[in-house]
Amino acid sequence: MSGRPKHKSAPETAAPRGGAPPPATIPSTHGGDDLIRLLSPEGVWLGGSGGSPFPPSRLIELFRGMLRIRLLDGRMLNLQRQGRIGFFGQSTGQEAAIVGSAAALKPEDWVAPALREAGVALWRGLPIERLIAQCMGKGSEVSQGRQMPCHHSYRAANFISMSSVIATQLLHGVGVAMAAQMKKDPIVCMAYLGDGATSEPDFHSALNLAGVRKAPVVFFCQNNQWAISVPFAKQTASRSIAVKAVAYGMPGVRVDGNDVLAVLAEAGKAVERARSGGGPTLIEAVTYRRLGHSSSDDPTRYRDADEVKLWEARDPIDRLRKHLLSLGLLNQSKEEAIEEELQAQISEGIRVGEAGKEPPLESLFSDVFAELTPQLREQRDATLAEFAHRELPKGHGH
Ligand SMILES: Cc1ncc(C[n+]2csc(CCOP(=O)(O)OP(=O)(O)O)c2C)c(N)n1
Repeated sequence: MSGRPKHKSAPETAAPRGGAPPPATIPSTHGGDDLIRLLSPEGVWLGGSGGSPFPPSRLIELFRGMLRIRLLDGRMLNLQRQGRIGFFGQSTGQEAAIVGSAAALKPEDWVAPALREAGVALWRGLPIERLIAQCMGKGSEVSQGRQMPCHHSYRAANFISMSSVIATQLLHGVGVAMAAQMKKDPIVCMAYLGDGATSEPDFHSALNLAGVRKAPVVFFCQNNQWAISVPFAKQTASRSIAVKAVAYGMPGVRVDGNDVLAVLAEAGKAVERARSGGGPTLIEAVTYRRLGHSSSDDPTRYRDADEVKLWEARDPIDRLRKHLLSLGLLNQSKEEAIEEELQAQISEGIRVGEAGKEPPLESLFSDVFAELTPQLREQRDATLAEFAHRELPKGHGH
């Protein structure tokens, strides 16, 4: 984008500053502009005369969390293009939905993520070096190279391993919530999905079961308008995703997914409702996937550049930045200092993560059966014997 200052450590990762003025209202591309919003596109507080209830430290924390995702996206794409990771799923443009929803949870709550929620794991404390090691298939990371890159898990923060199979995580999330209900454990599970997942049978099964059982789960849909190359308009004949909640007897909320404060406020209400026995909520955060589906995708082949430009002008980080500027909580030098610190953290994460050892060969056979079957034992012994005197190819963990 033009008109933004150069960034010291990694110019390609910049969050846009300035640029074309956004439209006064923010119509979604589907379903009309009935979105809940607390910040105008210019960062003006819309939540009433009492002013923002969010303390300054919280606002800065949200800004840092969003910026970290944006910067990491740029760095990870670079690593992918350099051949240092095989695959990466970006979330540029969706940072407010990710951070706002994550910030509504308590540490003891659970997360059933979809593809774009690595930022939720980071918010919940996942060390960057572990995120990098996962993407590089290192033995230092729990999945030991046996998951696709970007399929993070983080037991310490109750962040379940991402399931590639679209929408299955919603049933896992309901299962977690029902287990908590039985144990009288006052936790909530946030189960994430994209718009594409609403076409899966598992979406409907999960919402139905959660509704009947009043399970303490929040379904958080990042409606980023695209499911790879399928636009949202071709995904459903419903007016919105939120409206689907009616069928399952739960509230459906449609929030501006590029307004981090509105997302946090709505997710917070849904989480507290679930925690206090009020049952599930379906939240639709209307946002936009600004880059490709993943590092393997070329979105210029199926969508209009003007649409992307429109959403670039609705940048979620820029909206909070303007709000912070208006409150006197941020200026250019403060932002540069935050960015420099985040870039240094990412660089260190890459250094440490990449230095991890490849997983041991035995890991091909571990962690599935408590005791290997005779056939697997035979295969393991043959494999270990085969490679006893040979170097494994570099990067075999991928
Ligand atoms: C059951 C199933 N069908 C198809 C795929 C291939 N696939 C991977 S991601 C994706 C699109 C998902 O779109 P959406 O749910 O909107 O999430 P987004 O990627 O936009 O965040 C598809 C079709 C899959 N992983 N699982």
